[in-house]
Amino acid sequence: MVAERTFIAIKPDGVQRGLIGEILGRFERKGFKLIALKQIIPSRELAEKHYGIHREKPFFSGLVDFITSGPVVAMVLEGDGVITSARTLIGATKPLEANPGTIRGDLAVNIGRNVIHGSDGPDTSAFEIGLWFQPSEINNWSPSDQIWRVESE
Ligand code: D4T
Repeated sequence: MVAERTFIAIKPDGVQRGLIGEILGRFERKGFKLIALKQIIPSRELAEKHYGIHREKPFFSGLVDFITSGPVVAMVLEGDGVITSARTLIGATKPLEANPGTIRGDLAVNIGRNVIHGSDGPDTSAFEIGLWFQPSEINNWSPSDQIWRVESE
């Protein structure tokens, strides 16, 4: 059985502001397994597919302009419950409403510059991982402390 996976992207504002290490560290410390990581300047085609659900929204073209404006750090994390847990670590879409302790709550103020994206469900995560990564870019590996990572009573 394939373990649960999610797609996470540090957006251009997070990269430009020097927040890559800060953000990656939060997921590492939480204990999720990093199975793919790359820096990419997305094409408009990629960005428009990624945000296709927002195509009719007034903020769509600005969103695509922004996400294609510079490097994005894209990654795949794996672990039980990782999709929902990563969204919890990320915090609310509007950074001013995001709880302190979350990435957006601590590091952002503007909805259009909210530093990070995380898949919002299993279908979205499968779609986004396939959109951003080739299968060969995803590493299947077993952490040496795997025994500490499985849920227990
Ligand atoms: P992403 O997809 O970037 O992780 O954000 P969310 O999942 O938290 O939120 P979303 O899909 O509703 O919004 C996608 C993206 O669009 C920007 N946005 C959103 C914006 O610039 N103006 C807006 O009014 C909204 C709703 C921010 C995130």
